Amino acid sequence: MADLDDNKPLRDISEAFKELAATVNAQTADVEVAPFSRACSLISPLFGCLGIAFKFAEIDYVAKVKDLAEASKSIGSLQALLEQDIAANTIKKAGSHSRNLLRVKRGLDMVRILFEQMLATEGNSLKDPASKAYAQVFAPHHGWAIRKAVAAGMYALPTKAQLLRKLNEEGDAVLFT
Ligand code: 1PZ
Repeated sequence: MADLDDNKPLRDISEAFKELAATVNAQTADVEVAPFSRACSLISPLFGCLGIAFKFAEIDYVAKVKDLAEASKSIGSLQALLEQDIAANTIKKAGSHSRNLLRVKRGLDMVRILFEQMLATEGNSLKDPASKAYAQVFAPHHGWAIRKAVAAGMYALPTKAQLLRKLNEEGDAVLFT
């Protein structure tokens, strides 16, 4: 299990995405690939807190964020990244930056909806909030075998309180139960 020491990964995530949101809302500059991929990489520690069942999701997500970080060395903005793949007709090509960006964006939606559902759902179980988030975000895009594996993994999730303790958010656990 991940040892997060005194880190507060949720705060780090929140700060990074607030900065990105400010850029998006200002509408004066394009979103750069580098800060975007850096913010996305802050999600990775969450997987270690969800148990071994989500190891496959972690490997897939981390590889795709790494690809975006690589892309940031030669491509400035997310807009330019998409335009490049549109011009080359590689939007849907396996492993293309655009396709990876879409998968990573779904990962972000998954995290957002998971925490919204954690706040909206009573009790200490993570299974219902996680199942709802997965059903909304990934299930429509995953085949039968992956959906079954994820459904099985849901039984091995920690409780809400355990998750928040691992994320060093113990004091706020009461908000979620
Ligand atoms: C709390 C519960 C968390 C549940 C997380 C469920 C995540 C779904 C697990 C999916 C297993 C990943 C298996 C690989 C899927 C790939 O086929 C696809 C397509 O990739 P491509 O063909 O383009 O290479 N990949 C994805 O759909 C991206 C999966 C990323 C998972 C990120 C989840 C983030 C959740 C974080 C929760 C803290």
